[in-house]
Amino acid sequence: MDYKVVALAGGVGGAKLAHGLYQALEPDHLSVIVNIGDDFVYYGLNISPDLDTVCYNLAGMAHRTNGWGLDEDSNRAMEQARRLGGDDWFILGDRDLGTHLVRTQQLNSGKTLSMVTRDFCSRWGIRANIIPMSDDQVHTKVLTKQGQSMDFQEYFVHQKCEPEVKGFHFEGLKEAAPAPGIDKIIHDSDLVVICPSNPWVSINPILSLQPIKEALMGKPVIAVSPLIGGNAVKGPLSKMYMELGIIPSCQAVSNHYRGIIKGMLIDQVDNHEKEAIEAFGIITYATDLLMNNDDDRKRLAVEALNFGKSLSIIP
Ligand code: FO1
Repeated sequence: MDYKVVALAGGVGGAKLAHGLYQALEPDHLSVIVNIGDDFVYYGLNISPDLDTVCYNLAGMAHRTNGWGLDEDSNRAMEQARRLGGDDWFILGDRDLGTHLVRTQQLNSGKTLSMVTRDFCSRWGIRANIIPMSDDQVHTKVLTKQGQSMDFQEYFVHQKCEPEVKGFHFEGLKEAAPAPGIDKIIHDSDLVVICPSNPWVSINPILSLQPIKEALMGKPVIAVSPLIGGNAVKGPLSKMYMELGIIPSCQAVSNHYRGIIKGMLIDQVDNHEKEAIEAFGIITYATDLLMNNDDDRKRLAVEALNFGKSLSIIP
């Protein structure tokens, strides 16, 4: 089937659905545009957590319980760093460390992040097109109610999402351009799927790149809610909404994507929100959004694709 899909993703929920789409489609008919706002430098190494999480999941080598990092990895390098008084708040597994070593070396030799990612994907046997949102640097800053502007991983991992948030800033975004080819990939696609990722910190950095937002206009775009019954399966999304004075709900998520999406998949437990979301001109489809295993990922992806196709024929 010659049906081309672009997914926007960041974080573990996004990677799970991207993996489902990869199973459901011709593998080379899927492109995944990935958030880089979480990227940072640790021990002098360039870490791209969302890119690695998508790639490791598509290659079937992601850590089974964490969803990030590599399966059956060990932490001996980190244990040694700890013994020597080094940082260990962000755990790099031993084999995962190899990814960051080579990425850093390749970036330092002048390659772009999209070139490095393409090369890694071909070596890992990934046939989908995984693209960072930009080859320029964009850093998500979490603005806290204590008046701090905190690096994303400092907030997310080191401080365990405990600081109360009052907003977000994407440093470098104004100067950043979408990675080469993104415009054409979106243009040539039949459907765009916004994965069940955090709208504030995983999807907003991507959508805040004006050329990407413009390219999406007029395309059939659907989103999958990252909230089920007001709670995120993983991560601080629900807490963020509350701290920002918004009730965490599918309606709140749909409000983020208003004007961009035509349809939204919500969980059956949220079916009572159908009318409120449809009042925004967004058609809903209620199903089971939990992805506990590979079969769930594929089943949800197939449902999203069928829903997307049904919307594409509605003018
Ligand atoms: N998340 C954690 O909660 N603790 C960690 O020590 C950690 C290490 C880590 C290493 C490599 C990687 O690719 C991801 C890692 N993550 C860790 C996940 C990461 O912080 C999040 O997935 C995202 O940045 C949020 O989308």
